[in-house]
Amino acid sequence: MPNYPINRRFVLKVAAFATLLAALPQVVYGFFLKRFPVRTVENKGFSFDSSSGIYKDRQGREAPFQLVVNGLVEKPLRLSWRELNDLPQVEQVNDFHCVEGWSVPDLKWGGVKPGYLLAMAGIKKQASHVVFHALGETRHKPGGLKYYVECNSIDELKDPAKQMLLAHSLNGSPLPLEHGAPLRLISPFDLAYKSIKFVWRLEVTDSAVEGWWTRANPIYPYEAPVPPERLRKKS
Ligand SMILES: Nc1nc2c(c(=O)[nH]1)N[C@H]1C(S)=C(S)[C@@H](COP(=O)(O)O)O[C@H]1N2
Ligand SMILES: [Mo]
Repeated sequence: MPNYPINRRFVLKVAAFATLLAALPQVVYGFFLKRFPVRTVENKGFSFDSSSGIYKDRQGREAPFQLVVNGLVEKPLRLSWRELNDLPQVEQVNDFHCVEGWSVPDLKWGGVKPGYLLAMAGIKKQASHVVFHALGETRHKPGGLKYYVECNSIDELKDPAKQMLLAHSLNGSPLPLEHGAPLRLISPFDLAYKSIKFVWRLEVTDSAVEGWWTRANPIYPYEAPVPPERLRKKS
């Protein structure tokens, strides 16, 4: 059987190649995620389990996560993780731009439109803005503010062209904690500090509220459109 060793080597090579090929998506995903920096000002120690929808705080206390929509609304909402996942889901691909200079292209986000939640809750006449509140406690407390907040006008939250999304998945997988689980806002045409992570509450208000990031770093403005030269022209 003179051919046997060659055949065997060939088979082994094919098997090795097949293994490599099978592992490729994870390898690419890992490589890619390493290039998606994490920028978190909260103390570590809280966690979220996306299969059960259970949130655990730093002290180890567990509770089912609920998304709250309240403030100037006709019907305040308190949605379970299950109810949230049963709402109409949207997927979209956006680039991500941090004010500190880095960008990540083509992130695929999945989640719920904030405009849909506002319509469900019914906003009152005098309502103009939404303040997003984050879980977790920040290390630094600008003006005594202990957790991250951000604010957007209702007009932009409802504007389809702004592509606002309350995301709970990233590239087809549950949103990793470091990138903002359970939910984060994606405001793709604003610098990333407007894209608040760990969101648990939408508070509808009649005026704008300064966000955590700009209180802590007053050189940065409340309105934070991505500079046009950083936006990619998509054909
Ligand atoms: N709750 C919360 N949201 C946040 C932040 C944060 O520290 N906490 N950092 C902001 C900033 S400055 C950036 S660049 C992005 C970072 O998102 P990433 O960690 O998923 O890359 O989230 C923004 N939203
Ligand atoms: Mo940032």
